[in-house]
Amino acid sequence: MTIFEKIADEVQKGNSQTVEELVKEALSTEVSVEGILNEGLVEGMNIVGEKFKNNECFIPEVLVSAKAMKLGLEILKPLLAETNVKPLGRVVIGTIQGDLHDIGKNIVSMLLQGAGFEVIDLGADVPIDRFVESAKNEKADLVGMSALLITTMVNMKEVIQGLKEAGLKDDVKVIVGGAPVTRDFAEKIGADGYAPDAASGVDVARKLLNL
Ligand code: B1M
Repeated sequence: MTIFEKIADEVQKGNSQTVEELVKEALSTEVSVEGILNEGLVEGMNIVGEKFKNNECFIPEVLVSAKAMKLGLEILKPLLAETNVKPLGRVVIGTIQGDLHDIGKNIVSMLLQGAGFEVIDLGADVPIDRFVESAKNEKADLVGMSALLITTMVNMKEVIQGLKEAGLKDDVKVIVGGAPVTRDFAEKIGADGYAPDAASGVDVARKLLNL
């Protein structure tokens, strides 16, 4: 079993302490931080997601795994965010109103920071008005929204409408993502960009700001 597989396995089991130890062990070797993230932590959580979907595990187990994954992410955070360059742009990001899922959003946030963006992370269950106010107050170049629920993704449209009404839409680009969000949906609600995963989220952010 590779170190990535071990990390994925321990995330599934929800063994926070072992995940922490394995991530630190992996970092002390030559393996890449992205590998630890994608092939270890994210892979483990994806398997938990599949099991959850198939009723092979339930919310308490998912939470324990999510906690283990978050602990691993915390260790990687400074490394993913390490940068000495001037910010490429300011990004206000959050999970949309009504939605508490923040793992994917946190990864996007970290990778954006890692790529050199200044990120203002509003957290999860962010009210529509708060996105608009923050975009204005923080003089954001980009607003990023994440949704994991079919019932909450519709709120993204309200934020875009709010940005338009506040006269901000011409200056602020909007990027959306999250498991149920599709390119087609993004286009329909008037988002400027869509990304299926965190890494392409960074590419889309760069593209939207002509970087
Ligand atoms: Co929930 N949950 N959950 N959950 N949960 C899902 C999303 C679900 C698909 C599970 C299922 O039934 N199969 C389902 C949604 C169904 C639907 O609407 N389509 C679901 C449900 C129903 C619920 C509850 C309603 C359950 C209940 O209470 N009955 C409830 C809702 C609570 C709420 O939000 N109001 C709920 C609760 C929870 C927990 C709290 C237990 C926990 C969240 C913990 C947390 O986030 N702090 C949880 C979890 C962990 C999941 C699953 C298992 C995993 C989600 C996750 O973290 N994936 C999920 C099942 C699944 O996805 N297979 C599920 C890993 C993460 C890295 O992926 O977030 O997709 P993801 O992010 C990716 C990309 O989507 C993309 O990049 C990321 C990395 O590559 N991306 C972006 C994400 N945001 C982006 C933004 C961008 C660009 C890319 O630009 C800005």
